[in-house]
Amino acid sequence: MSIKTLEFSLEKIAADLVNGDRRSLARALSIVEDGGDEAAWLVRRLFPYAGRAHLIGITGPPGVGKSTLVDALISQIRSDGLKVGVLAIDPSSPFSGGAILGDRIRMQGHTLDKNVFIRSMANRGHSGGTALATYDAVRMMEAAGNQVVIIETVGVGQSELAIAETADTTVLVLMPGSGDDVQAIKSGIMEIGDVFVVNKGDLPGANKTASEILASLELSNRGQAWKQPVQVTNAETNQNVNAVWLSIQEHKKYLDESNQLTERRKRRVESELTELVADIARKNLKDSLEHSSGVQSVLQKMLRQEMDPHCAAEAVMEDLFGKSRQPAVE
Ligand SMILES: Nc1nc2c(ncn2[C@@H]2O[C@H](COP(=O)(O)OP(=O)(O)OP(=O)(O)O)[C@@H](O)[C@H]2O)c(=O)[nH]1
Ligand SMILES: [Mg+2]
Repeated sequence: MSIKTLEFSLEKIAADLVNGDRRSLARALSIVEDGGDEAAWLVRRLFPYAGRAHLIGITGPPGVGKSTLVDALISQIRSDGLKVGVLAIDPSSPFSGGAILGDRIRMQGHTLDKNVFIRSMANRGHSGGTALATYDAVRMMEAAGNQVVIIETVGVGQSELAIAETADTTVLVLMPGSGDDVQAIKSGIMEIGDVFVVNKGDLPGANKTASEILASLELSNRGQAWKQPVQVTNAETNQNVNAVWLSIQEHKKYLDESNQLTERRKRRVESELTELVADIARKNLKDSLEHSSGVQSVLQKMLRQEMDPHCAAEAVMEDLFGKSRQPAVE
């Protein structure tokens, strides 16, 4: 396909997406998932429409009921008349994988609602990994007019945590009785939660787990303006899910009224830029290892024990970035 034809078809996808066409949104999400030039083109074209939604991260250990809770939250969000997009990030399994199929079935209650768009994402081809693809996917969701975007991640890997952490509001979902969870909480992931949910409230020990969480939050959070609420829910029967939605909205209000929203978005752009630059550097380096005579000579010196790895790295940095360095601001 010629560049002109390609731009024409991407332009059509972009224009239709902004007008609310769901198939174009689905196409755009696949394109940003794959990364590359087409993704960059779409992101550049739709960038003016991005940055408007309330980004909600839902994370927590496997199987605690995150998807079930998201499904129940969608009903709350829709009853407030808001348009909502959901990205269920699955770092390991492909699109047709079992877990994804499970999510599809679970969220089927909303398939007829034109104001709900649910998409499972895996790290298909984007060399920058799931996090970078997710940021761009959120932009597509925003350009399509979604006022709320929910990102469900399983809170295991570093990049999934990073995604959740850079949402505007992060909901950490746990379930009763697992002392392990409270251990995990103590060892750091606690800090990422703005709203806590103890789901499976129908199982024994839910209130005990909730009070343990509250107790440790009180210890660690003295003096902070936002007091993280802990809600006990039964996502399967919708019990207390409205309280979770209220807590999420209160947190949004808190962010708007303090300067915290800007702070969070600043962290998000910082980590996105870091990952993008690292991604480009990695690609350049791979290229240079094969083609650059400067890098070849550094490699030879290393082989001959004439140059130690640290000096070699410095020299390669100079070769990669030093000569072609552009001013950051024109
Ligand atoms: N008893 C009980 N079971 C629940 C509740 N919420 C969800 N479940 C069940 O818990 C299981 C896991 O639910 P999911 O919603 O898939 O959990 P998840 O956290 O999204 O799972 P992963 O995405 O695989 O990490 C399913 O069998 C649900 O039916 C609840 O409130 N009570
Ligand atoms: Mg799930």
